[in-house]
Amino acid sequence: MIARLTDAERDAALAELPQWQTVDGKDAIRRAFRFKDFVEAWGFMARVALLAESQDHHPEWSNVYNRVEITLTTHDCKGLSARDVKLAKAIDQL
Ligand code: HBI
Repeated sequence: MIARLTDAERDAALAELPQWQTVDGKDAIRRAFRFKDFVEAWGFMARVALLAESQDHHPEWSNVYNRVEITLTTHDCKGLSARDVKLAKAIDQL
């Protein structure tokens, strides 16, 4: 079973993910993306989907035309884990 991050681990991870925000009322992180148009947004989502599948860790997300919002949390431990940090860093590098 994957473990939730401790408070110290959470703080350290967030310091390395300045573009991600914490989420009110949920142990999760969120980042909003904006693209030129729907095709660009969808292409990004396709790449994130492949990353997610390769890591067996999947985002909660939404898309409205050129905007994509991604929330990362780990359902298996009902909170933020190292898996979210790993996926967030990989997404940041796309
Ligand atoms: N994705 N965000 C998220 N959280 C999980 O706990 C999770 C997942 N993808 C696959 C997965 N867990 C598997 O380990 C199984 O629980 C399906």
